[in-house]
Amino acid sequence: MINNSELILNSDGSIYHLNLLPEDLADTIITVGDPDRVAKVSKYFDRIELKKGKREFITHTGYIGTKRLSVISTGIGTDNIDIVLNELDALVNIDFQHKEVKSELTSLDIVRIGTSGAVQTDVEMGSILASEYGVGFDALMQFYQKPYDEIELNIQQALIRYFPQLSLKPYVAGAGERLLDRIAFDLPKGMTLTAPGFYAPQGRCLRSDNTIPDLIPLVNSFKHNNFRLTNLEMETAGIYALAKMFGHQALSINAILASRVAGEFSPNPEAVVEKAIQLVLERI
Ligand code: R1P
Repeated sequence: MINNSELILNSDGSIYHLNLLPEDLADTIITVGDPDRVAKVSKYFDRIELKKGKREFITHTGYIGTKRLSVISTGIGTDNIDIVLNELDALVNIDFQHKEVKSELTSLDIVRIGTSGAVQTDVEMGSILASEYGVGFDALMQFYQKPYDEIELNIQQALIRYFPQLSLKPYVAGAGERLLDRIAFDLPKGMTLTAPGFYAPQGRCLRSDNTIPDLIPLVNSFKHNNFRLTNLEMETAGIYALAKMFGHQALSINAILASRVAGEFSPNPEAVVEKAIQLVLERI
């Protein structure tokens, strides 16, 4: 039995942060960073069944045709992804009454629709890129073990050699193959660097003293076999790594709002995000 300080339930039986009951969640989930983006996705639902939330974690569950979907905001960063992925998994794979792991496990489909900056000149501002791999420069996976395949291990070793400045070991996790084939078959694909912050951890400097001032050119030049880093954001690697550990399928779809190599930001970011939302909803 899982004790009450590990599986924390609210007085109505919902899970602590997401504030959801098991029946509130669909097996197909869209995650977005910005709580305001939840309604921008659910406005395309034929019917909204429920709206719930707590803190930055807003959920709308509903239907497109006969397909039941939940869209959930995660807020920013892999520390939030830790909460969201654990609680999503608990909602389907833990029996809340007996506080025990179910004997039959459910695998969720989790699609991130997020914003991102490109670090390669051929990844254009305004384009939509699917993350084939996520690379985490954050600390989340210091605390979990996920299965590694050979490609992930080789990329990780190459990153460790290439970035001796980092005291934490970068981690690598691939997208869910089934979702990649279904949703991203014709999209440009890349390897997404998940940073533990927005400014210095993504090579930005307003007035800070950065330890890696040339982070963007370094990230731009990394190569391992056919793999290169294509874009920066703050959740993908955490979602991929925890999804893999729990046995869920995950895919990250990036609306490219900035070119970090050209030093430019999209004049119409909302339109790029809208394009990503429509693309995912047509294919999910
Ligand atoms: C930073 O502005 C945020 O935008 C990106 C980053 O991953 C980070 O969460 O994604 P979202 O637009 O989905 O939040």
